[in-house]
Formats: sequence, structure tokens, C-alpha cells
Amino acid sequence: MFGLVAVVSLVPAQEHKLWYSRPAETWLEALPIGNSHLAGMAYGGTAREVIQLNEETFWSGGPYHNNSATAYAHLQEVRDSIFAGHEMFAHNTTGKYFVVGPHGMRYLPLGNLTLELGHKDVSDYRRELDLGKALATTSYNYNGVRYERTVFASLADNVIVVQLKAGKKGALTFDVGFNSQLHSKIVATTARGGNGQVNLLSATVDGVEQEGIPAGLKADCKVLVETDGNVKTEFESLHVSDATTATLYVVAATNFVNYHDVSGDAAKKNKETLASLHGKSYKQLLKAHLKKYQDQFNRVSLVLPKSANSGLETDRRVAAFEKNPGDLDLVALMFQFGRYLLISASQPGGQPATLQGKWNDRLNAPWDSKYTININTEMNYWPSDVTNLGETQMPLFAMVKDLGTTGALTARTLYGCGGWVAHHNTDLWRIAGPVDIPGPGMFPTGGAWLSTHIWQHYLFTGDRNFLAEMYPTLKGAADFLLDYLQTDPRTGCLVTVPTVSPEHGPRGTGTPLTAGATMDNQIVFDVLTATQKATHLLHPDATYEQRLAETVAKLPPMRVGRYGQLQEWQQDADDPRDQHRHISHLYGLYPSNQVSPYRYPELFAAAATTLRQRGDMATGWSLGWKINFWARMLDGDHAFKIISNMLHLLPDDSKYNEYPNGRTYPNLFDAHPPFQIDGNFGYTAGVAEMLVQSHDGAIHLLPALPSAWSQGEVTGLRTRGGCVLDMTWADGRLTEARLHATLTAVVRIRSYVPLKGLKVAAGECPNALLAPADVKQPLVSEELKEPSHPNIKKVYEYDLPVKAGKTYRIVSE
Ligand code: FUC
Repeated sequence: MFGLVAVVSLVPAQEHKLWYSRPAETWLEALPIGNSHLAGMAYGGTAREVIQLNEETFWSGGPYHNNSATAYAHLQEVRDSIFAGHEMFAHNTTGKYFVVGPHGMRYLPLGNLTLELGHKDVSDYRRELDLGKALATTSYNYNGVRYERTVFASLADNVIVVQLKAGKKGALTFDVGFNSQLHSKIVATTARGGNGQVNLLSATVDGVEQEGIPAGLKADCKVLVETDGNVKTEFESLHVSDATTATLYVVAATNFVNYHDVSGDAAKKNKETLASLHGKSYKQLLKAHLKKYQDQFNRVSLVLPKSANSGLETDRRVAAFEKNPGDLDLVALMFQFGRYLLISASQPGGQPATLQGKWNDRLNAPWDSKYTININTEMNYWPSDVTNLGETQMPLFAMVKDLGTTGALTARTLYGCGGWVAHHNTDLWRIAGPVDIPGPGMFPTGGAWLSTHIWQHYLFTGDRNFLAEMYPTLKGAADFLLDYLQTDPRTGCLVTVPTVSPEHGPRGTGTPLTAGATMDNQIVFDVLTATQKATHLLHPDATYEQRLAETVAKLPPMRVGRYGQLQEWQQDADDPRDQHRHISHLYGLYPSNQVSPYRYPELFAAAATTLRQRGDMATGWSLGWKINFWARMLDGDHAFKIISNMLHLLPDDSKYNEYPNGRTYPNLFDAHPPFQIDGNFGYTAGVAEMLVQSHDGAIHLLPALPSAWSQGEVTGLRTRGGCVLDMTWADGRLTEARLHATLTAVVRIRSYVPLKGLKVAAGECPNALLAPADVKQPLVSEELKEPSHPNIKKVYEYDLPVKAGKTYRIVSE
């Protein structure tokens, strides 16, 4: 019973809006807009509107590297000491000779656009962010007049557009200003041009030095004001009076060209952008923005039932969820908010999303608002492919390519290795050496982890051109590992050394410094097997492929420890009472596919034990990871429990003592706390992972649906193997799915309910893009062996031959 069908939605797509009945008082109540390059936080003020601004290339410092020249001479003694069980010696030695700084530059705020309106005692106030339009609006009555304001960061044109309107002719009077926490110079001008008066506010903002790296960047921000009223300059501001409508065009740029070139001309770039907008009306700009935005956003819809709380304003809704988690529409809103943020923070040609996306108002942002690549940056991009926003990952791939160059020098200088390495942080300048202190810093697989995204993107798209383009970078990550791995004299296995399991050490050694941490073994497995497959596909080379395969065969197997846990380290030294936020050794469960329920139930059971030991509460991003973990544990109810733990309101960081479990701010930003955007993205990826999985030999429909989500519809999720999937379910059972193929192949479908008229699957997975991981048998003692686990339910599997461009309807029996 399958064939071609028209694509019609079974349930009308739901409107998704954040809304509030009062202006934002704090930054965490303000609403984010962005187009990757520019970002803004709109407060919706009436006496005074503030739009806090960021420009994605505005960072401290300038081109530099942090490759320690003193490391290599001490590498062998560090390795020997770890193998001899003297980890503290390795810790101190790497602290002295490897992690020598600089420790990374920081992402800077640009400044604030201010509109002094003087409207006090307003009524009928509402501000909202419409996720369907990427448009923030504010409206209210003042003095008998209705005022309306819209703000958007155009995805089509490189500009933030602000429009103010008065419901009565000539009732709009306000001042436009700019201020910055950084040293800045502001000039307001009005000049007669060929097309009437040109009203311009121009600001130049100085960058800052950090750790001896001189400021290499300056920002330029220009605000062009068009209005039917009068404009005159007043000191450093523009005074608009007696207007009915005013439109502001905000552009910003720096002299950044790339990580080693800062010879750009910021003011010239802005002039060119403003010139490119010339002659385009507000309506045209909005239309172009909507087209580009909706082309991405509308690819996926998720409909879950509403409840009586769904009509509450957004922060109250979050607060109410804790007592009544029946507001499933909030779950869907939060899912789409993650997609909105990803579209707004990361577009081709731009920089990747930082720890705060592109939204940072602090001169000294938490962890410098840089790229923490021992989990956080990777998590930012987990929703990219599965929620059908593949292009948002291009900035990440561009950064990984850069690291392939900067990290080659790091690999050679610190370790005498080929290929390239990056540790646990990087920044705009693409540093690749270790930072901070050895515990987090000595993580030589940050770059390797990023490289796994290349292969995953290929699995989703089957795009050989993309793979060919990124192949040298992927291979470079593998080549580094081939050189870096050492034979562990205690086991004969090949291991990374020195290394850490991110930010966490085993009992007894006093430091995370170790050899062959489980996460590393899993990452190395992924990078080497991906490189072997990519080589075979693109540049067959039997000798190299064999070298990769032989190395993989010598990696340590995963081990199940004395408490039934998956071991985080080679030694059985996990503490079952330890609830550390990093659960790095479950990288193999998610994002990787090395802990298969069907192939290795004992590993699956051990991962469940580890997850239970680590508990259900954590920092924001760690909760984001746990949603994905429980989805991969095929336990929808537990995944939903973690979602519910995330949907606890934290009104502000200053209220943390009153709200110790608060993990979501009033504007739906995720709270570590402080604000870190990775949790938002982890959440969105996690919800997708509950609805479809495609990493373990089949496309698994509704693998982890919570019992409370008994009814719903999702459209447009992507799977590995190039399929786009719509599904509806009722009474907790799949009723119908539509599969849109983008590649011609045989796809294997897995389902908890029997499906009508499909050919029952036979033999190994017929589709290489869906293939499971072929990991080694885990080491587990006889008494800990679990033949099965209650989450592993009976499944039905089918093989469906599909043609690119066609749609297939799948119906349950
Ligand atoms: C790692 C995490 C912290 C935080 C920081 C940015 O150090 O352990 O929780 O997310 O990155």
C-alpha cells in the first residue's frame, strides 16, 4: 500500500509565537533576532527602546596562534608517566609546557541602538516574536494613539530593519542613538542628497587587546533613518519629529577578512550594503526576508496538542509547565525555537554559532563566548541535518577547514605529528593549541570530533561533492590520529596519550589526564572508519585503507565495569554516585552509533546504568545531551522527563538561589546557567531523535515516543540515506508516514507496529548510509552480561526501494 501521493498536511501547522504583556527589563527577557552576520536583542521598551547589537566577526585580539614551543621536548616523559600511573606528573608537566597560552580571544558586544520615545503609562501592550516570520513586534496605546514597531534581521539582505508607526498622522517623535561599552565614536549627520535628505548615525567601535594579543579589529555600525517626518541632528543622535512612519536600516561590519587577514574596510563594506538596499521599500525587504527565512523554517512542522496553559504568555507558560506538563504545544514551540535560533545564528558564509549563538551583551562573556569543542559547539549543530537545516552547518565546516590549516602547525609543533589537531577550544582566529588548564585543555580530539560532522552530513545527504570538498580535512584528522596513537604497554592497544575524558577524572589519580579515554576511543573509531570509507569512495588506496583498518582493530574495546556501568576510562574507576555533567563516554550512544540495542544489548544496558547513575538533573546543555541519550535508549518517557526538567523557569541569573532548578529563561534561552545556547540546540535535536532515528541499520519510525504524546504530527524531518519524513500518530501508534526520497536506493524501515504491504527486510542493512557501526565486542564479565534490556521492544523491519524525487506512503496495519 504505498505509492505516489500529494503532500498535504493532515493537521494545520501551528502558529508559534513568544509573547509578553510587558517590555523586557532584563536581557534574558529581550527577544533575539539574527541573520548569522548581525544579531539583535529587542527589549520592546516604550519610554526607551533598546536593541542590543552584535556583529559576528567582532572579537578581541587579532591573528595569533597558541602553539607552545616547549611542549614537544616533554612529550615522551608525559606519555611514559601516564603509562606508569604517575598522572599528576603528566598534569603538572603539561600545565607548565603545553598549556602556556594565550587561552583564546572573546566575542564582543557591538553596542546598543537606542530609541528615546518617552512613552510612559501605555496600555494594551504586547510584544512578540513570531517564529513563522522571524519578526519581532511591539505595539501599545499611548496618549490615545496606537504605536507599532517591527524588527527583523533580514536573511536576504545584510541589514536589521526597524520600523516604527503611529496610528495618528505626525504622532511619532523620538531620538535615535547608539552607545557601546567599548570605546566608540558616534557621528550624526543629515545631508541633502539626490534623493532627499540622508539621515545617518555612524559609529566606530574599537576592539580590545587580550592576553597581549593587540586589538586587530574595529567595528563600524551605521543606521540610516528614512521617515515622512523631520530629522535633525542633536549631538550624537538623530532627532525624528512629527512622523507617522520611520524606518531604520542598521548595518555593521568589521575589518575582518579571515582568521589571518584583517585588512578589510568596515566603513566601505557598510556603505556598499546601504547602497545595495537603495530603492528597496520596507515591504520588498520584508518580503525577501520572509521568502529566504520560510524556505528554511517551513521545511519542518511539529504539532502536539495544546492545553489550557497554551494561551498563557511565554514566561508564565514555562513556569506553569512545571506543575502541569500537559502543555505539549510548548514542547513544540521550544523545538521550533531551536530551529529559529539556528537559522538566525548560522548561515553559509558566516561564522559558526558560539556558546551564546550570536547573542552576547557582555564585555566579558561566560567562557569568552567562544567555541568549546569538547561538546558545546558540536551540540550547536546536532539539529542541523535532522531538522532539515543542512545549510546552517556550513559555517562549522568552514571553521573545520580553517582548523585543518592552523591545527597542522599545532600537530607538528606540539606533538611532531602529521595531519591536524585541535583541543577543547577555538575562536575566531582558529587557535588549535590547548587552553586554560590541563584538565579540560589536554583534549587532543576536539578537532577529530568536529570532523565526524563531515561524515554525518554525508550520511544524511549522500552529497559526494561535499565529501570530496571536505575530504582533505577529514583525512587530516585521521592522519593526526595515526601518528598520535601509542601502544599502551599495559594492554597492547593503541591509545591517545596524553588525553582527558572531558573535564572529568577517574577516582584515584587526582587529574583527568589519562591514556585512551573511552570517548577518545570512540571518536578515533569514527574518524578512522569514516576516512577509510571516504577514501574507498573517492580515492581508493588499498595500503592506506588497510592501515586505517588495522589501527581500528587495535583500539581498546568498550568495557562494562564493576557497577554494570560503561567505563569512562580504561581502568574501572567510575564513581556510581558521581553526577558530573559531562557524560563523555556515552558519545558512543549519541551522537555516535556504537552502542546499538540490537547488536550489543550488554553495552546498551551498561549505558542505561551509567545514565541512571548520573541522574536526571544537570546544567542546561547536559540536559540537552540527556534528552538525546534517552531517545537513543528508546525510552520516550525518560526523554520527556528530561525535557520537563529543562522547562523550568529561571527568571534571571540573579534569581538562581530561589530557582535552583531553573533551566529556561523568560525568552526561552537555555540556562546552563548562565545563558548558553547549546542547550536549546541539544533540546531541538533531542525531540527529533525521539521521533525518528536512522543511525543503526534502519530508519526507525517513532523510536522513543513518550506515552503522554499520544497524538501528533511531524513533517520534514531528515534521515540518513537522504529521506525526508512526515509522520502522524494516534493513541501512541504510528498511523501513517510519507517518505520523500532524495536518493535512489533501498531503505530499511523499522517500526514498532506492522506496516501494510511492505517487503519484509532480509539480511544485512542494504543501504550503506544507514549502516550500523561495526564495533568490537565489548569486554564484560560473565556475571554482568545482560542478554536483553526492557527498552528493546519487538520491531518490524521492511526494505523499501525508493527513487529520488518520489514520495512513498506508509500505513500501519
Ligand atoms: C565546558 C563545560 C561547562 C561549560 C563550558 C562552556 O567547560 O564543562 O559546563 O559549558 O564548557
